[in-house]
Amino acid sequence: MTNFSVIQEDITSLNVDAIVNAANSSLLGGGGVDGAIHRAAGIGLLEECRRLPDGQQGRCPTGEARITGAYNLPCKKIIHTVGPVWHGGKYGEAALLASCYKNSIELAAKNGLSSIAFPNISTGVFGYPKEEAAKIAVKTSSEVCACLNKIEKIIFVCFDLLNYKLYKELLSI
Ligand code: AR6
Repeated sequence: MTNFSVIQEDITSLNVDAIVNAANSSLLGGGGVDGAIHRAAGIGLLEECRRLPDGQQGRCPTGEARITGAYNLPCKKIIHTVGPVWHGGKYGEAALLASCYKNSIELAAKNGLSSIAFPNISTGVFGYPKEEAAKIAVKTSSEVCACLNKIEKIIFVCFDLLNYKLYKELLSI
């Protein structure tokens, strides 16, 4: 059984197996949580990301996930995923956001990682409505974890109070 929890915290401070980064397709850093993770992890992370294969849609297409070392962070690994930019909801955003959670959890399990901390993917710069995004995060993670039966702990890391309250309500905690 997977334990689901919610905290209001800076994700870079967490001592879990994997933290998830809400990245962009270049995987070369940016603002928001991506910027915070790169700053705290140090230059080694950027160097490893640069070495990842770069394809037509960048190093990580929207909805997919990639794994790297964690360098100066207390976690073991970083899973980078690229959420969809919100364009009004009719451009497959929900399915792409669900893929981010699914692919990140599956990649963690494949690498023997059983505690994962997620930020609120796409709800910052990419503009995804917070309530809809939270519902997708909780539903998808619950389904994927139940199916895999390998993940001990999922932590939804909220930076703002609205997200924190939304997740608490959805998880009934
Ligand atoms: N710890 C936890 N959550 C955080 C932190 C932190 N240190 N910093 C911000 N958040 P965003 P996106 C929250 O914009 O919408 C970047 O430039 C934030 O409050 O980081 O997926 C990338 O390079 C929000 O709730 O990610 C991409 O270009 C959540 O993290 C683009 O932004 C996600 O906000 C990705 O946009």
